[in-house]
Amino acid sequence: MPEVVISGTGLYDPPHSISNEELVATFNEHVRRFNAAHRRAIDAGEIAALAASSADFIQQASGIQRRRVVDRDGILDPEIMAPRLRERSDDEPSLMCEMALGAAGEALGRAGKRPADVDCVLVAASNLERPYPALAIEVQDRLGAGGFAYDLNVACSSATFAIQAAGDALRAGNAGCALVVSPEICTGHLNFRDRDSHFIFGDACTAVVVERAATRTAPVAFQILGAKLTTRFSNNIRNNFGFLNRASPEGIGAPDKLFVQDGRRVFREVVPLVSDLISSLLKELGLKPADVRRMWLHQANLNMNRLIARRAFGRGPTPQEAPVILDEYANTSSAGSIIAFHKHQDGLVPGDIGILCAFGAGYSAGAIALQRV
Ligand code: CO8
Repeated sequence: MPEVVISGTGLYDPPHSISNEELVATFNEHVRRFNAAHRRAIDAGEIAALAASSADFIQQASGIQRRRVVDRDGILDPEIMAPRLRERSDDEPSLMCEMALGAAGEALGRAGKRPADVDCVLVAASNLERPYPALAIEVQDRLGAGGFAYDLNVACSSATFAIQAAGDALRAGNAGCALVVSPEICTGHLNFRDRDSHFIFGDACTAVVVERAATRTAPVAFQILGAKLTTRFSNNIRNNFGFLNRASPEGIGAPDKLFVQDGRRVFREVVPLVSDLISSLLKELGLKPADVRRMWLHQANLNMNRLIARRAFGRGPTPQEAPVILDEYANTSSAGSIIAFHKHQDGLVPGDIGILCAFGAGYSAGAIALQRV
């Protein structure tokens, strides 16, 4: 089997940022307006008053301080509380394609590859802005890549599943150089009026070049030593938006057509799932926790990551060993662990081993062991 490496990564940063305080100010203004408008029904006990959100709660419960977003004004307008994006014509690149091209340019540059070298494009993300034609085929076309392209979605784990799929295509001889892009516009399907989750997500796009070790020219690369994927069905993170909604018009616009989760249960159930996945990957590769120098984890919740890293390392990790980007980006779904990987490779020398690991809705989780070469 030919060896496969990650030879470049790239990041598209959306142009705007929103702090917890700004987000909470809008949420609380919405609460004030709602409670004032429904004062009589609230006083009569017919409906419950809405409760205010708090920036301190958000920081303590999640570790998030701010998030990058594709649109700020719509989200922060208490009458709108959603991103507002101009509808594009079919002749223009779609927004996700534009983000993908930005991240792909950087990843290809780092890998020392031209777009024409790419013969497999995978768009791996939680939500795609249209059902078809596949976003990946648009990216392939706009980029000038060859071969084949397809979209795949396993929520926050999408990029790790796609890196594994790309590696398999390379090992089987079906592709020579693959590009995995994860354009995530999480704010497009976040319910900014839901106190439990209005703070969770941000937007970003990442790109990863995967190729055979034999064709690598980049000075820095990471060999894929092995990967493990797992899925287990759960309704604890769910979004019922879909093409059958028009067949059930009574449900259109209901809160379940946006992101919904039982965060507590997710926390409780996903921590052991992911810790066990990492441990079994290490065992399969004949590695010990002490062999791991870095853990680039999915960026959903700081406390969750500390627990997972503690279980996997057998001790509390240093900030350098388990880098955090969710303070600045919030949860960017499948892009999160790749942003951590992209930004935090410093101090690693050839031979060092790291684990890239993402987890989320499904449940789904993917762990990839990487060795700096
Ligand atoms: N402000 C103030 N107080 C609040 C707020 C708020 N905004 N929200 C809740 N509270 C209160 C509650 O009312 C509760 O009060 P009380 O104790 O009086 O009842 C108290 O705070 C505690 O509430 P929770 O139990 O809900 O708080 P937690 O400590 O559990 O923290 C978290 C909530 C941060 C959501 C946490 O549970 C968490 O992060 N869990 C892990 C979730 C996770 O990792 N999910 C992965 C989702 S990402 C994914 O899979 C990708 C999906 C596809 C992408 C979708 C893009 C949109």
